[in-house]
Amino acid sequence: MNRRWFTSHGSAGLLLATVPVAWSKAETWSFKALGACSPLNNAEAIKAAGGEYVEESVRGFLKPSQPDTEWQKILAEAKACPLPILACNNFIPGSLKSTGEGANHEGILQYVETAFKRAQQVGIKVIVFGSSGSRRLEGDFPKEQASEQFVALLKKMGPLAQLYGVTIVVEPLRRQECNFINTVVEGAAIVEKVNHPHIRLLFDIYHMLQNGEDPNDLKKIGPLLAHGHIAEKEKRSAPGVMGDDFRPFFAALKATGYSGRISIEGRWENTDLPKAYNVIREQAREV
Ligand code: LER
Ligand code: MN
Repeated sequence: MNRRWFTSHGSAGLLLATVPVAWSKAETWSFKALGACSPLNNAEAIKAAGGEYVEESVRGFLKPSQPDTEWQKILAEAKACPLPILACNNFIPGSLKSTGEGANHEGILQYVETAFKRAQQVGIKVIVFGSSGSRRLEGDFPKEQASEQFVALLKKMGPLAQLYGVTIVVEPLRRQECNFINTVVEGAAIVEKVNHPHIRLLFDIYHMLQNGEDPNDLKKIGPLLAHGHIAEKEKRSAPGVMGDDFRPFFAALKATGYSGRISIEGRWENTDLPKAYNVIREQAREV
């Protein structure tokens, strides 16, 4: 600080001079943690690149349809993983329908209870309910009826998830992938109807970009958000490959007070990850 300026402004000047520094620190926003959707045998590379957790797969890792003997072997591998496994996607198979004439909620609830028990043993906090095969509408089955079925299923799933300490996040999917729950606003309406603290919402910025959703929609539904996915719009590449600007999404998340995690999900190589994490951290700092 300039000495002449200090002597003329005294201690009040000193106080004022320190305010902007404290203010800018308080304003810096970031995600709680950055991860990647990947098999756990890739955790070392994710960690070396600056990732903080792995998002595994319910069907490929927790394997609810496989017996406990099989699971015990997987659990031993998971305990040796150099990063925590905090989330899982790829939840319910298409053979277990959550909507339509062939909906099998009993079968789903049995399957998810095994998944939740195993998730708890690993320390998984979040399970992503995209599962387009399970929830997609067949023929001309009415959307309103499907919504009622889906809400009823989630109302039963919420207390089970709570019992095992996991949160289910409903994932809106781009229209090319699913014909039911495409936008974050549609997802929020479902989650609000369920009204259970362990049934929350996911934002996947790739799906939002593909759908042409307004990043500011995140501000309308912010308190429901509990997890995020990210990839670039055109080829679902990792941030930094094509140079997509995610700041409008990050600014909306910051405005809504989002304080959760985000996982890179899509088509990436390990060599893309160091730049991807830098890009996410830098763009988050800039909003
Ligand atoms: C799952 O999280 C997802 O985003 C889908 O597109 C399946 O890849
Ligand atoms: Mn996703």
